Amino acid sequence: MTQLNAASLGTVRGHVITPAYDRKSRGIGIVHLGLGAFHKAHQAFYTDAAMAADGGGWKIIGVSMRNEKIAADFNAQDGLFTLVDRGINGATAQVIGSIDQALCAASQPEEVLAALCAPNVRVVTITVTEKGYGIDRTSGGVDLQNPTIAHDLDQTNAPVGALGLMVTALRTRRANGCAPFTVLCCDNLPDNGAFVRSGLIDFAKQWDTDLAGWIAEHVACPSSMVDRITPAQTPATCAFAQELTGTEDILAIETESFHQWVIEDHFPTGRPTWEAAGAIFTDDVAPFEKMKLRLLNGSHSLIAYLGLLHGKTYVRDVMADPALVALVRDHLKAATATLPPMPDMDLVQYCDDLIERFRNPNIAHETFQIATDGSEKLPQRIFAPAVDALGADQSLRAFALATAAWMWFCRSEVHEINDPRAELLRSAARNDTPAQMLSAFEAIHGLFPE
Ligand code: CS2
Repeated sequence: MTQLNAASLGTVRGHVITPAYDRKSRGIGIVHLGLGAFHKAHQAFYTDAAMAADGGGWKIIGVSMRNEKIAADFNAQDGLFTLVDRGINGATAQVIGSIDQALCAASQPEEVLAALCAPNVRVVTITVTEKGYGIDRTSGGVDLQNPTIAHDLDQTNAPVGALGLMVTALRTRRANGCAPFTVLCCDNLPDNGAFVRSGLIDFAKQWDTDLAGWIAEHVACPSSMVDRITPAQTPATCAFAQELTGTEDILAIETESFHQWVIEDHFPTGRPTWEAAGAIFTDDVAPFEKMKLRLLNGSHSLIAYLGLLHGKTYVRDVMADPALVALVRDHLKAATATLPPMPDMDLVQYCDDLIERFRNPNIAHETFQIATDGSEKLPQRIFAPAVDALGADQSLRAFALATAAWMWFCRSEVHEINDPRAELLRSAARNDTPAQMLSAFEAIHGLFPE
């Protein structure tokens, strides 16, 4: 079987969508940090549509933060990969051409810095997950105990983390008289533009207050809300993609049909026309972000922990159990009551659509995958709406259930805990009494709100 690459692109089956533009003639305009499944199904997909719709040079250099193999696999396929859209009623395959080449930050910091310093790179998009920034959520500044931050502050020429790479590159751009790039955080964090901005400024401050001031004045960090349910790749993903395209693809990924991107329109040096794939540009992303974090992600976390406690492997298995679905609906109702008014959004419909998305029988989304990094996710998904509910004298029951399910998961001997604070969580959860358990959780820095 032929492997997918630029030379074999013409041989993929006729019904497969392929890049509708000449890839060779398009320049590079974006560096993306965090070359995972979500980036492939979301920003790479939107950028592919943008380049098909107009003449811009917005190809992406994809940077895997640690995984050399992913970068090598991308380069072996000339950046091409198959995106399989698995709707409720069928599947379509599309070859995405927006990624030009890939690098690995851990082993190629100089090449990544060179890419970030190129004047034609005008936007840096990021999906490094909640924990990937090394920012202390309580202060908004860098966490000096974080090993990547400590390493990057020390090794001023060979950074490996997202903040270190960007600040080092911005320092060079400033010295070269080159305009800064716009930084677009695409992780599921509240006010994610302001979040990354305060991390960049505080990182720079550790070296040079002038540089920090220049970043504060000149670097745009628009906020954005991203959404598309995308499970991790499995061998079944590649086999299914091969069936559809007639080509071997080690980078294939499956995703749902639904996708949403709401972006604050602040790009001083330009941006792709992501509207081509339906992106919404607005002045205020906050209500959309809150809606998505509290409704989709909040109930996702509930589904993950309840599901694992009930032996359910996939989200769709949880959604096949009426008793659990009733709890998900209760959660959605309680979380909706904490949202600000959204005159143009039908939140009841949004919740009904979420139930259908979670039920999608063609998406095998593991509860264990979503259960990862609970201590990084629950503050914005569960605790923040709980605080608002408390302030508005609303019931806390739904949020208490989600918190309890997570604590029970942390206590379980059956499941591995993938979380930067796994040890602390496990020892807090294994206390004898609920009161001891609670005070041990409360003692974990920055986890529970005051
Ligand atoms: C999920 C998200 O893994 C998780 O924590 O809740 O990745 C979710 O699938 C995406 O945010 C959907 O847009």
